[in-house]
Amino acid sequence: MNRCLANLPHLTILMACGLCGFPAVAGTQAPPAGRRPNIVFFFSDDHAYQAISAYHDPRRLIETPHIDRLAREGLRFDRCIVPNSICGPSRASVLTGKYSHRNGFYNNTNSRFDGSQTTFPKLLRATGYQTAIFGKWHLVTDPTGFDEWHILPGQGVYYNPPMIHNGRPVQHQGYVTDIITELSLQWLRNRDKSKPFLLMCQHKAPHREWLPALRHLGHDHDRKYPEPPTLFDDYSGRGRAEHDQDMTIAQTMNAVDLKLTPPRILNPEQRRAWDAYYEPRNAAFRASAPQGQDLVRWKYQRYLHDYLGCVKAVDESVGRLLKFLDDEGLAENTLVVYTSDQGFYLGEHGWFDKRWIFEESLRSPLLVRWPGVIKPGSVNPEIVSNLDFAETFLDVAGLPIPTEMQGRSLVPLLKGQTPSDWRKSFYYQYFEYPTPHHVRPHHGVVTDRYKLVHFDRPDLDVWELFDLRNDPHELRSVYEDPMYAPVVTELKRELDHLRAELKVPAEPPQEAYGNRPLK
Ligand code: SGN
Ligand code: CA
Repeated sequence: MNRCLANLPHLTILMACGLCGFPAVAGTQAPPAGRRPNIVFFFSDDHAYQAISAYHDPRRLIETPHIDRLAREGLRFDRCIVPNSICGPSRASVLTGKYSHRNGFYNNTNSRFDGSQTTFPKLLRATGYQTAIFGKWHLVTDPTGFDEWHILPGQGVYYNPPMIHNGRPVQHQGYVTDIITELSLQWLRNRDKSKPFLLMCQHKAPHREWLPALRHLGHDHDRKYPEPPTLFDDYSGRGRAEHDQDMTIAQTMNAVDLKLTPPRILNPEQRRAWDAYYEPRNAAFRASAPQGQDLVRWKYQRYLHDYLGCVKAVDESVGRLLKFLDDEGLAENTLVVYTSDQGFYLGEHGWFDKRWIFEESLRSPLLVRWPGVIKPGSVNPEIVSNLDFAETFLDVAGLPIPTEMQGRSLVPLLKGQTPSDWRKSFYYQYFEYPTPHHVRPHHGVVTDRYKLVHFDRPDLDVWELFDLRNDPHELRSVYEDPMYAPVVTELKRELDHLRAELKVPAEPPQEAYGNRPLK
């Protein structure tokens, strides 16, 4: 039934899908009079907004001049939040415009993407777009809806990665971010110039275990990174979920993460360059043998060097593709998006990884450039989501938006005209448990000021409420504070309302959590 949306030409979509029960509605855009805009979608993996200089991180961890160019020439969204802060589910939401409970992809453990679903690349392709995806896919089943796909199997590796090109295995040599960039450029060069295009350039970086390109080892000249104020969080003021997770820099980060053991995927020449950087520093570390908080501090510094080193190559990738668009005269008619599959902890609360409803994991970076439409240097504070991307891209192409999609086109916001009925609250739900990282399943509602969250499985029944205005680092649940009782009542009502509207089942299927049934 969904397939008819993807396969029929534009003009028959409304009628055909109206007939079979999946109607589409017109977007906010009239079909473009001239050439339909191209779309370049940069999607990195675990790239925290704290590690993009356009976000004015008070810690100023890194300069990202090329990514920043999108903010300077376009729009920076300051509250792009994800429905389920983990890789596969986030990718499934981007493609379908739906929550995990509607697209069936809940976790990275046992979910498989149903590629027969309606996705925005399929709809664009059916109406004449050339579509391609390069890099991380991570949805288990083969991509559908692309003229060309060249993906990493699973998480992929950083050096000399095996990849899969339209179903055939290929072995590459070199650094993964550069390879994905090169494949993207090659495809752009060889494309059919008579058609508009959708390019999804999906980096593996800066995912764990954070292996930078050899040219970026020492990129920071051994600078000392400022520590987040919550590096030594003891989780007091919050419940059991926050206490017994397994994602701390102190306990969970291992020797491979910390480059105390070299990666096995390097060839001998790569290994020499690797050792030349890490060995003397590791020797100094072993000699000084820091303990306790000093050891955590050392780990944090090593983590930031490696993570930010990965970001350098991603930023260069953006620079190379933007230059290509400039050189080819394509920049004017191309929508460029930079985002990541979720946020990430860079030591806040003592953590790395993501998954939580809390701000650093909930929020993705989102920068959009669309010359002639977006006023350069704009900033938008509204709650937007990667659930909105599919609808936005269809709208940009002048296509109708299937009503089954659960987000909303961002085109009016890109034009600087936020609709008065734009969302004021957002539903969040995380499932995967217990591995990896032992983050308890939870769901909740997010507004500009509050977060109400319920940890409900397998052995918890804990509500927490955070007031971001008074507690921006989310250190103290005020759920039990009588002063907040009216807020709790109101947010519980809103949570029920959102769950009904989004058709959230009372009980998720057991497999939503992973392989172990939860009670
Ligand atoms: C791997 C990582 C985890 C990470 C998940 C999911 N461990 O399991 O730290 O949370 O991927 O990441 S590792 O030792 O293999 O690096 S996600 O980006 O795919 O959601
Ligand atoms: Ca990710």
